[in-house]
Amino acid sequence: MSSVQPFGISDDDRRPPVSDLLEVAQRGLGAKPKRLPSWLFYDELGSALFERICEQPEYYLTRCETALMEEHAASIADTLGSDVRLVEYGSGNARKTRLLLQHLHAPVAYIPVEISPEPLRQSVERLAMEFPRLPLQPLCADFSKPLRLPIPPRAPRRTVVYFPGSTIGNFENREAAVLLRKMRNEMGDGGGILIGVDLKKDQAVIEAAYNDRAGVTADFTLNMLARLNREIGSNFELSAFGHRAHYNPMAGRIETHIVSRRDQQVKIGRASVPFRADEAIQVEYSCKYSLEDFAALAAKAGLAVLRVWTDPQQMFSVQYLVRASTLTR
Ligand code: AVJ
Repeated sequence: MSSVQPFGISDDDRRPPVSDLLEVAQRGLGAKPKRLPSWLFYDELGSALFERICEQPEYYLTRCETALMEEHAASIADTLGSDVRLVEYGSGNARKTRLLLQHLHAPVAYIPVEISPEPLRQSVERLAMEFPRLPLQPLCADFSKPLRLPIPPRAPRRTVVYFPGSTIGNFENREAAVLLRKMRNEMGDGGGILIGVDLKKDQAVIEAAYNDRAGVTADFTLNMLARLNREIGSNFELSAFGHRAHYNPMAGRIETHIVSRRDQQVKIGRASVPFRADEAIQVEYSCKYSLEDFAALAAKAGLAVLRVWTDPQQMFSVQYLVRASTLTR
């Protein structure tokens, strides 16, 4: 069947061209206060640095979520039911996905959605060897935009969007609701969302996770400037900037900034952008939720929390959301 392409990546042609990078940088650094979008972290080096963050002792998120998946994969698979079409947003290294795929009952297809084609191709190649009977339908696209999902090889009982890693935390409340609402549309009436959500906890524990002693997170943060130097020819002097991540308890989020160590000028295309000493570029929010906070966010998007899997210390949670209307009907 032509719609099932084990190694063919369907390309969503509505993806924005990468050449807009200069414009993104100019707009963000012209704003007050200065800001740059967190997706800029993830070029090849940035993605590798993020993998190393996940191995740092302070970064509890990945370890907790993987442990939850190891312990509960069977019960999660039972909750999702048989003949699921699994759509993963931002498929990364797919370690947690494997645990899920191993337990799913007669999955119809797995659709990893990833903006960078090379990592997508590599992960699909490996999955094809490990799951030879599972139809793989990779989609190269920006998951924050409406997706054109490939035609499934047979009729699924339901479409489940998998969004692990607490990536939802990178979106402010309003945008998070918009993204969940978009998933709700894509999964259809009987569908669901399986989502990893980091939980509120002791401030020192959260701050340590974003300020690891080995300095990998600082390298990850500053790679954003290195990437701009590589790709748009800006001249950020990396030693003249620093990484800062603080927990804002009122907003319930880590706020990461790149801070200028001194007065300086940086060339961005033809423009020269001034920085004062201690001036900050806002680069990332990582929102933390209580179970109640997240249920309220889900409700804003017309979703209800059907199940929550969490550890005894409530460090992290994996949650299954369905359309709110399907519960009351
Ligand atoms: C991949 C978005 C979940 O916010 O914890 C890790 C990214 N930034 N350390 C997070 C990140 C700094 C991470 N997410």
